[in-house]
Amino acid sequence: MIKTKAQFIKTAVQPKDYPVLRDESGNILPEVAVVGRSNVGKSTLLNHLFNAKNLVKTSSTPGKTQAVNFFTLNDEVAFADLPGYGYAEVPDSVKKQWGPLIRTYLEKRETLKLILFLLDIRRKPNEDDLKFMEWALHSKKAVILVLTKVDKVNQTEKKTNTKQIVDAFNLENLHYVLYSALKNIGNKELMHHIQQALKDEQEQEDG
Ligand SMILES: Nc1nc2c(ncn2[C@@H]2O[C@H](COP(=O)(O)OP(=O)(O)O)[C@@H](O)[C@H]2O)c(=O)[nH]1
Ligand SMILES: [Mg+2]
Repeated sequence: MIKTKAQFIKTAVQPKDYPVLRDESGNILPEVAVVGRSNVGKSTLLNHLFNAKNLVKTSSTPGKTQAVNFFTLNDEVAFADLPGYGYAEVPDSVKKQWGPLIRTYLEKRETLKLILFLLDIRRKPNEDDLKFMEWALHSKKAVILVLTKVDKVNQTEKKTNTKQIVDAFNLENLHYVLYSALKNIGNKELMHHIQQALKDEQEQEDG
């Protein structure tokens, strides 16, 4: 097994500040974005994938300027931690930044190949979630749903909730993974999905 090496690269708001990330041979790294409501477990999942304790700051205070945080894993894949949405207590001025920031990222980031869309398995998708999915589909990027915190539900809930969430998007061929960073569930499966999706993308590009 290769030891994982994850690195924080930078924080950016505007596309001109997004980093250009390359591997040793000079090829541009494919990027995976992590998105979802505040508190859904984005930072925790990234730390879990990176095998790092606190590279990605968890439970950051709401209300701060929203930005995209860029990371690399093993100098092979880039990850973007997108700002969360849905904090009730966030000032409107901050809430308003979220839409343009995410949409700009989706539209401008050509190296973006895959979106990990996180949803808490205990919650039905809300309007913001459905809106985000629309943008993601519009951007024609691959999406994997990651249903987080599955350690919080029993077997029956796991089944019914998964169905409810997937059905809410009303899409064919929606890939999903059940995940728990706490109980180490879904990590391997998700990594496998990520690698497969990036491979598919690469093959499409190569024609
Ligand atoms: N039970 C449980 N709690 C989790 C899991 N993942 C994250 N959390 C908790 O959910 C809260 C929010 O996590 P965080 O990663 O900061 O969410 P973010 O706002 O989406 O980045 C924290 O208290 C985490 O400890 C999980 O798999 N299981
Ligand atoms: Mg976070």
